[in-house]
Amino acid sequence: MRILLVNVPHPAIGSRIPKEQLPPLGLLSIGGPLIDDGHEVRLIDGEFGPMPLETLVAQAVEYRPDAVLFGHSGSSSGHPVIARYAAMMRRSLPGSKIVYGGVHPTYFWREILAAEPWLDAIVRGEGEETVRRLIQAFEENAPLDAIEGLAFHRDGVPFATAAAPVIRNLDDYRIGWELIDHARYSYWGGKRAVVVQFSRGCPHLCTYCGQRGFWTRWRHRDPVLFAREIAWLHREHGVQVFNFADENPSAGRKPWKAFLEALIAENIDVTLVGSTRADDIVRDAEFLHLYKQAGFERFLMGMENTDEDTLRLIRKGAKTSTDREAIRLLRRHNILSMATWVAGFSEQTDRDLFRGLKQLISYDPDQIQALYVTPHRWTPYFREAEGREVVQVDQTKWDYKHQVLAMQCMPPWRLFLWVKFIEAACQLRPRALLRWLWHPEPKIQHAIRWYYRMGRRVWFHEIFSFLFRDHAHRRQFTLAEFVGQAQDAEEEAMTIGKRPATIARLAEQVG
Ligand code: B12
Ligand code: SF4
Repeated sequence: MRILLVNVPHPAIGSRIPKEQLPPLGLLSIGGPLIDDGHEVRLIDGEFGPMPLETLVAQAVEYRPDAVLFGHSGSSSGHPVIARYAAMMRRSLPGSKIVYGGVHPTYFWREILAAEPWLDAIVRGEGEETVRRLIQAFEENAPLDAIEGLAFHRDGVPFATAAAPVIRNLDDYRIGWELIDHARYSYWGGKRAVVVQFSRGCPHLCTYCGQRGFWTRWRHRDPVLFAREIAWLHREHGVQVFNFADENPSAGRKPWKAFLEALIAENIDVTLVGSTRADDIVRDAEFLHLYKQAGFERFLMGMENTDEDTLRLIRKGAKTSTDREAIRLLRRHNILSMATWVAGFSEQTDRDLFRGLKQLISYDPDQIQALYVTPHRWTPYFREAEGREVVQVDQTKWDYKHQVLAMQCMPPWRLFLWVKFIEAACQLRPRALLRWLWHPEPKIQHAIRWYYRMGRRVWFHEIFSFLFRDHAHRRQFTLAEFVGQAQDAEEEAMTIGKRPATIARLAEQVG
């Protein structure tokens, strides 16, 4: 079949401000297996430009695809854009199948199929195997009922088949790197870049996490094969920066160490950036030099809060002392730390926010990212928040960078001022500025300066948007009225074999 993968342009800061684009790994991950099945596959990446709707559709029509496949890593916040583009695609290509996949449609399939009755299928959970079966069924005109991990209209009503099993061996499927021109993609200040993924999922229990349940079980690729792929991308395609998509790549100490050693053995000079947990950094204190040697330049650590009570509420399973220690250890190895700090998990007063700021400064991270709590309906945290009022009704702004839930103690403008103040105070304190002025390692100096350049643009852009575009003040709905009822019973999107996964068992396995 002739298949078109479409990456739509997302209005979020992560897509628009950097003026650099990363390849859409989710779409490339389903593209690889489809090419291997003998299909003709093409990708249109609308993030460049960004590409206007009409241009994107015109290019699609010219290709005459049998199936058009939509997905976006902005997920929930990207959904309104996908809905618009897919509707136009349906009108322009009446004979093509239209398919949608990713995190948001995995959970919102009922609402999406009801609102967009012309969609041919939604792929729920990870897509590699399910999409192969789906396309084969389209080709053979076979019924979809027997394919696990789908949702579609059956007798005019939204219907889902059983959840698909998790992919046990991630190396069974390859990424369709040939779908992109590597020269177009960059990150980290103009360096050729890709997104890669060593592992999927996370064994921890944070109640607000929208990803853990989606991947259902923590799994990792073969450490040596994964290192080999990175080296191949570097040598064959000149890729310099590898942005890890993993939620928690270091969850398994042994495979993680094996990967670091395998990459060091490849003897290449690359930049690796990723996210992990502070307690893994502290756990690996004795071999953090391997992180550095492999190429890690920055870790984002989701600290989320500096208040022990809030950390307990969201079951982060972390301690503020560990967060502090992780930052210190990373600095000792010349690896930058980025701390994320989230406003609004629970009601906060000016005093709480001031205390948070003081504590963040005392952690002394190199970079901070201040975000707003953004509850996903399929997480346990949603139940905690479902009675709270919504102050942002534009779903494209449910992107962690806009306040969506009201706070009883302060109006949106005051929380906004606090968040901007916290960002500025952390990034402009003398110690941080001294590191901006001088750092012994040129690569790290480049990374620090790039982040400040980006931060400056984001900071002013957000102030402008808050004043003139965002309209964060309507309190018409509670969270449950706006988003729908809690869906935490369906949090795990896939199954482990025939049994539903239990997170406790996974934690034991990872050890
Ligand atoms: C790398 C990344 C980015 C990069 C994007 C680079 C790019 N071009 O993709 C950058 C830094 C630019 C970014 C920005 C943003 N991101 Co981001 N990002 C990620 C991250 C870490 C990895 C994405 C990824 O590649 N995953 C690996 C691939 C293999 O997984 P996948 O995309 O889900 O695809 C699989 C399935 O979902 C499915 N599938 C997906 N699409 C389709 C389509 C079809 C047709 C089918 C059949 C199947 C299918 O099959 C795939 C293979 O199994 C994720 C967290 C994560 N681990 O996924 C967050 C994440 C996707 N980002 C998120 C957010 C909110 C954003 C921003 C809105 C932030 C902001 N305010 O700017 C923006 C949006 C713009 C954008 N371009 O995405 C959230 C989305 C939350 C949600 N559930 O709605 C996530 C989940 C982070 C989180 N922990 O919550 N992001
Ligand atoms: S540690 Fe991160 S990825 Fe793991 S459950 Fe918590 S928030 Fe999710």
